[in-house]
Amino acid sequence: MAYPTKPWTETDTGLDGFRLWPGLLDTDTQKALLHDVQTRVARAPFYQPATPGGRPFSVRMTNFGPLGWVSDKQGYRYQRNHPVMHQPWPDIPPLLLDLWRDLTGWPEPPDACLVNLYRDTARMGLHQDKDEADMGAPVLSISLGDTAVFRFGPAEGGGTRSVKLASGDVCALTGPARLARHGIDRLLVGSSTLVPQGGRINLTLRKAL
Ligand code: MD6
Ligand code: FE
Repeated sequence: MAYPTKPWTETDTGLDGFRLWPGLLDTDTQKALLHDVQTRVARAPFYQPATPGGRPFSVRMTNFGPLGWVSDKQGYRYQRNHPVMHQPWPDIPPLLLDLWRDLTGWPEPPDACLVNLYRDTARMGLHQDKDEADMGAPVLSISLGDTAVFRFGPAEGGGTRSVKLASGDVCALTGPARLARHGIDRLLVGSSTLVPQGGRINLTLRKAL
């Protein structure tokens, strides 16, 4: 499948290394990617993880690829099996591997793709992605469905700003922004009809090991 059919325009986010390509994936590509997600979610359903402290996440999660990010009372980690199905995660959709190669130029493919499902009032608190062995590798993020308010700021100190992530937008935390603090404040519920029953799906590609 060819992608994208829109120009590869990158916008300035004001944070060096936080790269944003608004509307990179056109509607047909978003639908194809959603289909790739749905066929895999049938085998690896979304589940509700909890923090190491026992607080349930409002976001539902699953993973694709050799490794998946999980959180439970034992802590945050990457593991090879779905924590409920006890089966290996489905493969990463080839379209996402192509996107990673073309946008990041990183010499190795990602080995983990975390899939987040937000509905209604689901949100994600400010955090840093630092459970990966090599934090030099970028994290690439693809958004589908309802627009979200994404908050971000430098790794330490400094204020945060927010940007809207709409369906088909792609962003990356690279280089000096790899350890930026970021989170999802809220969804603009009903802003997209892409995801059945509404909501937002976010896919983040990483090099975990
Ligand atoms: C989300 N994204 O968009 C959550 N992490 O739902 C992330 O946590 C994230 O977008 C690392 C790099 C890019 C991201
Ligand atoms: Fe993150």
